[in-house]
Amino acid sequence: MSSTTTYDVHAIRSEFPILERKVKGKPLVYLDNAATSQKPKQVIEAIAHYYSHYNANIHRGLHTLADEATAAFEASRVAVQHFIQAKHHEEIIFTKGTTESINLIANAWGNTFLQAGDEIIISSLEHHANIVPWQMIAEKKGAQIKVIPIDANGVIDLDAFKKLLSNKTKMVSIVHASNALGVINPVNEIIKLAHQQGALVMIDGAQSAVHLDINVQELDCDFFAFSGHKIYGPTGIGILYGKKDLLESIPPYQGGGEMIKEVTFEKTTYNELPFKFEAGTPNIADAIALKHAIDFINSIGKASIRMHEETLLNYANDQLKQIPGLHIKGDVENKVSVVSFVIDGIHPQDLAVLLDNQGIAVRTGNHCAQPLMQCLGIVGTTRVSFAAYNTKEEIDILIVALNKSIKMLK
Ligand code: C6P
Repeated sequence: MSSTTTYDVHAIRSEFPILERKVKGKPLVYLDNAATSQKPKQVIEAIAHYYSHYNANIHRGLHTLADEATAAFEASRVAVQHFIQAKHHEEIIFTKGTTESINLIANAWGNTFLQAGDEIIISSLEHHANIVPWQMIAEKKGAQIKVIPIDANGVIDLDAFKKLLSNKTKMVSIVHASNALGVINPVNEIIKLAHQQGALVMIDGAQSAVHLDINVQELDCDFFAFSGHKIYGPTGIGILYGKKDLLESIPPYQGGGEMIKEVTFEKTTYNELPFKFEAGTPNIADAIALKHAIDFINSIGKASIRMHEETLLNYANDQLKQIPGLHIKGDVENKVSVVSFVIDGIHPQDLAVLLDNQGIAVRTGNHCAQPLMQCLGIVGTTRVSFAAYNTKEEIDILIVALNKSIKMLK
């Protein structure tokens, strides 16, 4: 579907079998897409087709099934390359997800290149996956973590960032779009400033890859991480992008099969990219299915999906703001389709239970961003997040259910 044709949300919904189910006797209203998106038929069928027709290990066998599986696996790598507009397919490393991608760089790069006294800059908006791996390696190497502050809306303080940067800064690892608030960070500027100081930049794209056009060459980021399951793909598969020369300079993360060129008991030489970072049998089925998720997105067009999601976001914002005592956190223009809010006198967990009773799935709590919640002075929020298949009617159902729940809880 091109952006000029009408957006047929009902046709899109029909691609997602799960959207037909009921929860607690009510039609499912799935508004927890930032946690994981639902999967279209073509992704589900790609997994079944692989196991039913050409299940084999890859890059090793000299038989038809192995050839077919290898070709499909490598075709998926190329699809990911185009999805984020990387220069070389070898720059695409398959991992388990964003978490593993960040851990890979924190460990493999950090162990080799970090020294005592070096600094790593992150922001107050980070998910734990972009905090803890850096803390672990910093502790091991005697490096320091510096944190960019934010304002009450979750907007990064760029002046403070400029002041934190110094010749001690070796890595800036920053979330592209906050999972807890939806706020999009000014990554272009952050990358430029960091590079002027000679620091590398890792972008946590877990929440941006599905919503924004990603061009890693234009961004000029050094590393970019995202998860398949948040872009309509399967769980257990994710991506680490890295600039080729940098990945070549970093030693392997794990040892085993596939990542080697030659092994003797005395010495091992390592395989070339991307295999150097893909030790052992990878998650073949889910890597293959990831291409089908990308094909699904491309068949509608990211721009069309974004426009649809923005309409939903604006509508939800307007409707939610009419509820007395409800406060939106991260209420800014530049955000992905996530609305996070608190309601005076109501604990988010209580609200989630009542919404679930009405068939509505939202996420509540700290969203794996405890330091952010501390910065905002709250225990957590209720988070509603939209995908290509959500509708205005679902927002209406949410608003009715919210009003009903608030009455019950007050
Ligand atoms: N956020 C959420 O509900 P994994 O678990 O490796 O696929 O992704 C981790 C991760 C890293 N960074 C950001 C910005 C994220 O949003 C996530 C996952 C989910 O918000 C689950 S906690």
